Amino acid sequence: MTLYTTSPEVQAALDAGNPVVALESTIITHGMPWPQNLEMARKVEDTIRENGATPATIAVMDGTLHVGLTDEQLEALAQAKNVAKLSRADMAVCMAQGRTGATTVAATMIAARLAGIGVFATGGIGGVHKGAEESFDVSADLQELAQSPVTVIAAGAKAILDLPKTLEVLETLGVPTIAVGQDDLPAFWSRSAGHAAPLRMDSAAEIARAQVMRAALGLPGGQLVANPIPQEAEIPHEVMAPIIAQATADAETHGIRGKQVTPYLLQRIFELTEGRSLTANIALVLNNARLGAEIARELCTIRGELA
Ligand code: PSU
Ligand code: MN
Repeated sequence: MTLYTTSPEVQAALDAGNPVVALESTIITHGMPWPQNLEMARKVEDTIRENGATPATIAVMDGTLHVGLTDEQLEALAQAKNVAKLSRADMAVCMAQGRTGATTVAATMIAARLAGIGVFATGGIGGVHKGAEESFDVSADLQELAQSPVTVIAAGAKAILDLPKTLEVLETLGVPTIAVGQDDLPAFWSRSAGHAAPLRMDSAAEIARAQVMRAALGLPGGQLVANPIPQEAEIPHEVMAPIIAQATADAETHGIRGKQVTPYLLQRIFELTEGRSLTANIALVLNNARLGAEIARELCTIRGELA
């Protein structure tokens, strides 16, 4: 039984010891509307190539776990209906049933670890939802960061989450949350929502070194790298706050629960901002892809020096 399939492009990069950056697919199927989702996915892959690394988009298609998709597969996934959203709990079931599913941050980290990929770029991670003291809605992404040795580059946690609670859980789990180039925790569409980040680093080389150091210390798990959205693409927190509050109230009114919460909120915020949230979302993902490629390159340099 082969557990997963690597695309020829990704296999060649791994064989040569060249930098590879993993990419998730839930952002394609559940995070953005067609056809912007496909455009975004292609641009992210190209950005990684332009920055000297190989992209490996991860998804389960007809029961096979793919590490690296062909352009045809990417397009099929972007258009597919009823794709499952896979986290740690559902991945094996989807594969056993021969079905198709998109990987969240947690599931993508699991696949990256299997394939020996240490760096993964995305938009935002899941976290502790507002009202979690009632709903218990805490994303499995946080647990995964504590277990799988992958550095995840995100634009911080979305402000649809309870950011202080998310930071607390990450700290409890022993996950370093590192803001890049600023003291505040980036808040996805906004560069800050007024919360200080626990850690700060200013270069890709430092971040790569910390990842190697963590492994050398025998610590499981990865790092959360919070890269602020570029200034020109940001939507200020004052603008986002009432929109997020409205979307959260709408989710409550419509009884949205569980896995549907994040996709519902993203879609509702897209409507309420008349598409502006999507433009910002795409800009921050591309920015994270650039940094991811840089960190993956630094990681290769360090590993080369150690070898
Ligand atoms: N951030 C986005 N778009 C997304 C997600 C995050 O901008 O689609 C997805 C990621 O795949 C993340 C998931 O892992 O939402 C978290 O879902 P949940 O809160 O149900 O764990
Ligand atoms: Mn959840």
